[in-house]
Amino acid sequence: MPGKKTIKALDENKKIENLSPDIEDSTGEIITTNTGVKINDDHNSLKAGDRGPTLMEDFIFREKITHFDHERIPERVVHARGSGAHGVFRVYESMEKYTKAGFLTDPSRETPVFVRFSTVAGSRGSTDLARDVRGFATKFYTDEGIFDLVGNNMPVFFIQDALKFPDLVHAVKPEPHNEIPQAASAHDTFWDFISLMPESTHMVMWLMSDRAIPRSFRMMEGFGVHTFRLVNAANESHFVKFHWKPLLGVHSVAWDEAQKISGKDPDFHRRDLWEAIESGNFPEWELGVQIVPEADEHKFDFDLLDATKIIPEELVPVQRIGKMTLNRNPDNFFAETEQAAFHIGHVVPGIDFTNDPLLQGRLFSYTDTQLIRLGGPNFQEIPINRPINPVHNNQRDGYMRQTINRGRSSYSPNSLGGGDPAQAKAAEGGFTSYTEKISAVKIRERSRSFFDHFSQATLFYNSQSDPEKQHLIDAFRFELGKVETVAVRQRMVGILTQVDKDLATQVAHGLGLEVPEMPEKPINHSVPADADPERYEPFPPKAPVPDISAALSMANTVKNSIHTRKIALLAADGVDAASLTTVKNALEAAGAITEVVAPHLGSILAADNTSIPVVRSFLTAASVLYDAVYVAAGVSSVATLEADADAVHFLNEAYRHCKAIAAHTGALQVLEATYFFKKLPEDLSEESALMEGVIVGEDTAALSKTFISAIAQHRFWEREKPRRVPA
Ligand code: HDE
Repeated sequence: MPGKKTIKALDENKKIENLSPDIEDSTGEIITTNTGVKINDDHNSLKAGDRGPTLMEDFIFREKITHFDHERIPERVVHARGSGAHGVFRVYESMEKYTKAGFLTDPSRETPVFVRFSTVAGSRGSTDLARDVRGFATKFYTDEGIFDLVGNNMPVFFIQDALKFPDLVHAVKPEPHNEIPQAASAHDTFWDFISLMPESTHMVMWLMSDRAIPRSFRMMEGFGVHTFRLVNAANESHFVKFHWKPLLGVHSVAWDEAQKISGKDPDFHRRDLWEAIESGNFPEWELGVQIVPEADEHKFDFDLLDATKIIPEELVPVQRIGKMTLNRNPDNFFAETEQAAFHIGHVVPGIDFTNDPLLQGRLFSYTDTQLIRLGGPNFQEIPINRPINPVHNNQRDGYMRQTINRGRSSYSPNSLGGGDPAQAKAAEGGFTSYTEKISAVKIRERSRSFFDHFSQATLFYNSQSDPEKQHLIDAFRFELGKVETVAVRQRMVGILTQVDKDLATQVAHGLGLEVPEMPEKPINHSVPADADPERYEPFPPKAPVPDISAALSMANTVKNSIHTRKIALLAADGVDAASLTTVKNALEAAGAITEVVAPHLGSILAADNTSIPVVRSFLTAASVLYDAVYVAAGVSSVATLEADADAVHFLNEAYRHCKAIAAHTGALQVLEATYFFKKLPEDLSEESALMEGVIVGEDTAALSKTFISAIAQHRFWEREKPRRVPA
């Protein structure tokens, strides 16, 4: 029973126990003021006469309104829109060879986690389906303190030096004069900046790919992006890149679909995560690591400290070392998800930083931002942010202090407090920074090893399947097509010539632009005023090593299950109950979620007079909210659906978005009413059906089997071109 699992998680998770003293439940209780006085009338303010003015002395009114007036806090300056969940992490085998971090060395330990997924550019109330990077921030409440892995769903970043972050964010956010557009990078200031920053090229390839429009948070990879260090008990260090690999595979929606979901259900991802957890379908990821010995630091033709580069999995494989399961929704969005304060500087003994200049800058920014967002230095005491192990130090006071520190001494060294709290030796778990040898001059410069901005962009493009390449081209055409300044479009095409000539040509063609004959040398504007421009000239693209990396294409992800896929079952009054329920049962047995969608809510009356509950009407449902669609048989049901433009549109749109479609032979008429029907092969029951993802059959057992295999394919992208459906 899913509910039971949630309760089990509640009993066993140390963080949930840690939160419990702060959980308030009003069930069966009397309403009170904040001072605990029982309230007799919560509907009427105190007045001089029943038609008279409100009296100043009404402390109940004043308290309620004052609190309300102060309910809002600033939204996050980036990653404002997000959703969170609790869960647990467990390592498979001890990683003590590389790290002394307890949560990575003790397979018997279940470490509580809180994860927040987010978009980056949009405001708190913006759509989930914006084309954007997704944040993937994990707080591990380990026995040795909090470790935050504050990552994204893309393994690289736009910039190499944190000093450029405010510029990047100003460029992507709505334009300052009119605050347009919301949650979108398709506008002049973003592409103006990007086209002047060749170092962004690799990242914008990811951003223009389908990774930027995920099907679900549960179907996204996560990446720590920077190279970190693992440090073992002997103080030996290895470089490490962190990965999250979703067990459901990596899947995305179509861009047209994303735009429509943004209207039909802007909470699509938030709802999907919430519902999956509520129904006991707990999302799971494996933690992966790419480990590089210190001695190999300079072995690659890119710099490990450069956050615009990946380590291709062909060069260093990803070892899957543990599993995270999200098994509990928050009780209160604001208290938990909104107040969660992640910080890349929250590390535990066994994990340390590198000199990646982006990482180094983040170490400053995350505390600073919480000070303004959460209102002062005591944000670590907010229940969601406090560790599960005790905190003892000489930090004191400040706004909203919760801790009541006993004793006279709040300094060290002291004798009045017996010298406590005392320092811990490294062997007792005291954090010691890795003793990296540094011999350097103080200089405001970037290493030349950071200057190949294009090879990995090319590697990414070369590694995509044909449909993925087409989506990239379409995305560039869309985004640059929304840019009004032609010179910016042209400059961006110039940048793309450095990645792939065909990509640049196709994008230029869509924009009605000339493709520069020879790759133009992109101007790098992140150059100091009096620097030698030669020194800052981007390197010409190298041949990427390897030339293709399979892990970069979503076409190679796991496609072996329809677990938690949402399937619409179209029906109307007079449906043949057996043709509906046999397919419904088969889909549900394979782990899918089905919803009967009909012309009206309530229930429909089947031909055999049984009553079938309807989950959504065509008014409240849309094909974009489902992964696949099935049409049941039944003479009058089929006649109704065939004549219902919403039902026919539902199918056309599902076809356009390349989804699996199935119909009972008895419902063929409904398919015949669609735009795509006449283009389909004659025989849709066997192999050709699987090629096309459109299945028609009489034997519902066989039909269900083929349908399930088709849904597991996720999408039939080959259908997209030429465009056959105007939906
Ligand atoms: Fe962030 N980032 N970031 N970032 N970031 C924030 O911190 C910042 C970067 C990421 O769910 C802010 O609490 C700088 C890379 C996530 O609460 C802020 C730089 C990566 C989240 C901030 C970066 C991230 C944030 C805003 C350039 C992927 C949401 C609110 C050096 C590895 C965390 C906040 C959550 C949030 C600064 C770049 C991921 C302002 C200065 C690279 C997932 O502190």
